[in-house]
Amino acid sequence: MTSLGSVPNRILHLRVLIVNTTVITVSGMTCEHCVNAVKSEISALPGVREVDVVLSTGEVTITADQELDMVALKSAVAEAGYDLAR
Ligand SMILES: [Cu+2]
Repeated sequence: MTSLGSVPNRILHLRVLIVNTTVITVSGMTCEHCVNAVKSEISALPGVREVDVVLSTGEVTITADQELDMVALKSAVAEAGYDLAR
């Protein structure tokens, strides 16, 4: 006879932190001001924990604890005044 009571506590208490990393390329950034504008808009999206920008390549790495809405992400980048390269 199986009941919930037979499930080991360590399983019931396990909390899995789901972290998604998304890498995008943003075109048009030329200085730290651009980087900060992009960072600030993307950081405002739901679930975003960290935004890393490499100015020389336009590569933006976003770490989030939920799946990113790519449409919202694109709008956030546009809101900052830049474009997704792809
Ligand atoms: Cu700039």
